[in-house]
Amino acid sequence: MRFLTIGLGHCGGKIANSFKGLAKTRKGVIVDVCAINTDKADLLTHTNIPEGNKLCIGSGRGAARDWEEGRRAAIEARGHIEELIRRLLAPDTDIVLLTLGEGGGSGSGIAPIVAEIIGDLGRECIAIATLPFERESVKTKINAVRGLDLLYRQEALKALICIDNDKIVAHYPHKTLTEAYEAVNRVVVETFLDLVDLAHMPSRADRIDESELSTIFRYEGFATLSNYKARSDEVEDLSSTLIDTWNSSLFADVDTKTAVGAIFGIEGPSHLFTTLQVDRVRRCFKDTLIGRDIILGIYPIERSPWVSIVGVLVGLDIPGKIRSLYELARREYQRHLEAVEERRMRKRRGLFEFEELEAVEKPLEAPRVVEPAPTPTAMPISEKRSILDFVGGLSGQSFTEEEFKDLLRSEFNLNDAELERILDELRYNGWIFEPRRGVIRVL
Ligand SMILES: Nc1nc2c(ncn2[C@@H]2O[C@H](COP(=O)(O)OP(=O)(O)OP(=O)(O)O)[C@@H](O)[C@H]2O)c(=O)[nH]1
Ligand SMILES: [Mg+2]
Repeated sequence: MRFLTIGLGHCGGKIANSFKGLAKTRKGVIVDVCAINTDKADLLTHTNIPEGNKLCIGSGRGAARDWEEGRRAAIEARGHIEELIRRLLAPDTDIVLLTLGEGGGSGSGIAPIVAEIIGDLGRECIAIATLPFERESVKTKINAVRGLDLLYRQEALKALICIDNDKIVAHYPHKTLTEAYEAVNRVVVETFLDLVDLAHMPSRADRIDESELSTIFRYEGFATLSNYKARSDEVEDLSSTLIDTWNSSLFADVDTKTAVGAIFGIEGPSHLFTTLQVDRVRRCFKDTLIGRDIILGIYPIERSPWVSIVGVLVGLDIPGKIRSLYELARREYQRHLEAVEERRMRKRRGLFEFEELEAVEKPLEAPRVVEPAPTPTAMPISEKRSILDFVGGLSGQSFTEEEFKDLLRSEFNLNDAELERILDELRYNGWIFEPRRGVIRVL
């Protein structure tokens, strides 16, 4: 199977670089690879990507975390990008894969233009994009939602696979960020390559072929991958194990019921694949997915100590994480603008009210600094303190979001808007942490 992997921006370049490196050890996979970035120094770090396949656009010094800057650079360099892609596209390229981190200026801004160029060349593409951490800046969130929206609308873009960076904290709490990024990028690439391996593995039962694999990615919408491995003596019922494989990964949580298609390969000891077990797995797919394009590969291996399940769900509805990213971006941006405006007004008023000073009989007395009036939305310190004390008393406990809100409501008589604002503050100041959507852990 042949890929053209195009790494965009810093994160995208790293994932593409690791895709090329890890694919070297896999049989039957050819990876053509290139990287496009506005940051010249960054491109030098991708050692698995040939120098001639690296394209620096724009200033050469990065896109300053501004998606419009990245987009502008890509539009100006459109001809060069097209030339590079045209050169690397082979007649037998099965999948064109864009990789990027949504949130910076380069990846977010360049990707939609690259997808458009691929469409102009008469081809389709899929993308793997990371979603930023909730605690990253408001600019990052704006870049991400703008970039995602523009990419998603591109006709040439089919499956869009999202990695949820917020899950990194729960998966790798003690690694450094660099190590954790490397680990995530590796897991994502390996999951993808494991999926491709299904098309090269022999099977005496039902197997998956290359064309099935490349066509499944043609379904439009979001897609997610899963990769699950367990000791075979721990697996009794394949269909219930299958359900567990979703939403325990690093990919953004999705509503699996909205999938229109799926490919799954199950490898394990031969005795596990009785007709009854396989029938249950098929029924489980039929009952769960909205669509019916389901391909199941069965790979029995005599006395295998492991059961491994690799698969992809496609045509999924927008992940909840992206909706909440948009809501957060909107609210934070509003607050940011208000703060900027407030500073501007204060600067106009000057530092001190000298009229008061002039009115004072003893001119040598120090000027009185006028305390800034509390902003209308600020909560009295005393109340804030008691909320913090209360939340501090819950340290170490986990709640559903609703339970947590009910607790705060019952203690402090808050309306919904106040409650949302307090939750935001608690998140931002590190009092609470959400290991999964809808679950709150008090730190
Ligand atoms: N999973 C993962 N996420 C990453 C990695 N590096 C960066 N990110 C995420 O990707 C987002 C975009 O960052 P970059 O790729 O550095 O940004 P860029 O596209 O180069 O854009 P500019 O630097 O603004 O020109 C960040 O906000 C992080 O959330 C990585 O190696 N792995
Ligand atoms: Mg960069």
